[in-house]
Amino acid sequence: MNCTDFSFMQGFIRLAGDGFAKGWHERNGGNLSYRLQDHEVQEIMPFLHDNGEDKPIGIAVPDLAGGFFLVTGSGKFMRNVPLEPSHTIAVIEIDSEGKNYRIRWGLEKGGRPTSELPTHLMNHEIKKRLTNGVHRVIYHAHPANLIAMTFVLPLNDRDFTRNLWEMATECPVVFPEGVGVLPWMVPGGYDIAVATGKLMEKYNVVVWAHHGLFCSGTDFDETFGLMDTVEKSAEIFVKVRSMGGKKQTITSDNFRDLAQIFNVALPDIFLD
Ligand code: 2HA
Ligand code: ZN
Repeated sequence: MNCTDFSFMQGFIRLAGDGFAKGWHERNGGNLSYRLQDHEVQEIMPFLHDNGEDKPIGIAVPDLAGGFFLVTGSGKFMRNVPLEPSHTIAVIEIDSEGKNYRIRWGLEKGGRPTSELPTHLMNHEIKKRLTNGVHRVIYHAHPANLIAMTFVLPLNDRDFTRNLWEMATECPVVFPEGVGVLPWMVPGGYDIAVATGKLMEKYNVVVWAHHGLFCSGTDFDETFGLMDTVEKSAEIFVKVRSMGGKKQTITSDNFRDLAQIFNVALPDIFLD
């Protein structure tokens, strides 16, 4: 048995390959992280080493102290994850204060976790609290149509939520809470982590203008599916704009009918 044979490893690796196939991960674009369950930590224990050093995360995540995460490596290509998982991804352990991490498996030819580790861990900490531990996956990608939208729409939650909802009937059911939008910010650091975290308190989808998208979910299927749904809707938006814009659309009353039948709460601020 290999460390990569465990089902959570397989799910992670499959998502990386699927994301690349979708065209969301040019070069080293995008990153992925997964918060391991206790029984998964026990299962992989025989495969872990303890010769890594403690390195600062750059933020404090005390509620994740002692936790284990599977993460993509900084500068590694999603395209290569299915071919060389032990060189492109890593299992890290968070220290007892939630300030440092240590590599326990993977990145065998060297490297460090994703440059977006502060945002990933801050989002994990928030979602762990808000979902009672149900959310375990944080996924960042660079889907082209969604990024294109950030050059033409006002950069606010309402314009993005409403337009994405209108472009595909399933959207308000898949992300009824809407999407959050951040203006352009320097990636990889503390400020963008805090700003993303604030929006993750309300949403499972956060748009980074002129850059990409962050999604949070319970498992790989759901989180990949969320990214896919948002980007599909963005693609329809781009096509509709390219054909001269909307001539008709799904109305606020249509959304209210949908919400009732599908038993989802759509915030009033996103309806007329
Ligand atoms: O991993 O996508 O945001 C490269 C990035 C940084
Ligand atoms: Zn990015």
